[in-house]
Amino acid sequence: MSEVESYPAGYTPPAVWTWNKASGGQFASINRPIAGPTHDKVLPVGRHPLQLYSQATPNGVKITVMLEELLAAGHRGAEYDAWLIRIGEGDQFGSGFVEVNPNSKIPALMDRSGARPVRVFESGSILLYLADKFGAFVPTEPAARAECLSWLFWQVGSAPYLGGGFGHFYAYAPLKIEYAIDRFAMEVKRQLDVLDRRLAEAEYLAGAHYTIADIAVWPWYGALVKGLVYGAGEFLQVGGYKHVQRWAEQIARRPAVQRGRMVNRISGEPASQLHERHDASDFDSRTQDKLAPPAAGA
Ligand SMILES: N[C@@H](CCC(=O)N[C@@H](CS)C(=O)NCC(=O)O)C(=O)O
Repeated sequence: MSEVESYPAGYTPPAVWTWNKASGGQFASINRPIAGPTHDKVLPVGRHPLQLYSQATPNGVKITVMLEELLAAGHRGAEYDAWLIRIGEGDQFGSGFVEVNPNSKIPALMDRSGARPVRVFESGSILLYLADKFGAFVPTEPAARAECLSWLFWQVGSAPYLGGGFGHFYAYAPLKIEYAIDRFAMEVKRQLDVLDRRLAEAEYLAGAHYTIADIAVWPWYGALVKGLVYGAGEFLQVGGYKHVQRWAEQIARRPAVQRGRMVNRISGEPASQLHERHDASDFDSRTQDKLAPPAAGA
């Protein structure tokens, strides 16, 4: 029986769900209904204060862009080692990784600059931790900070509808379900309209300044309006979101963004991939523009 045939129309849920290991679809091999490690693996530790364990998916790119922005702004304490976690091969289930992120998803950060290492997981939390630590890319004035954090948390709450909802059913699921694609296409277009209206009235999401809100939203919705994720540009008619387009291009031109996108990248032009980053000079031989899109994760 093919993967698609194993999902007949008119499904009635049984009383108790059971794990159908042959469910198919992209990422089926790494999806499990249980947490915790699958194997023992100690994580490597480099010489810098910050140790990042990640892959260049949109969630991973948020953090490498932030670190490159901090370094570009002169925060030398933001020097970092970026280690590659190949999520397609299950590295996120190694025991060392699970100690840094019990949720087994990239990105995960270990800050070793203090007396005791501090673990930070969830990309939004990592962005806020770094912004507070260095006093950068987040406003301090309460109203401006609230606006910034509102957009940051908007991203954290909204992107699962784009990735886990729309992207999954449009691009990855082993069968096309009109109801599911319809529901999530509608929501993603609504989200794009939310952003478009905001970016019509403000240069950046939090107002006049580039902040962690832009750094969080850009790898997802910036790539989406450029037609770079899920091959869905035409389907969603992304060209119509003019203000998001303007903002996406503006951010793409930032040198730190171009560097950040290359780190832990394992797809696209070989010259645009920097599998691991341990020193600023690691970028020297690489191409920092015209990058292919980041691959969206599971
Ligand atoms: N809410 C999390 C989501 C992280 C996430 O979904 N990471 C994906 C890659 S983009 C991942 O590690 N997938 C591997 C898996 O699900 O096993 C965050 O923002 O950090």
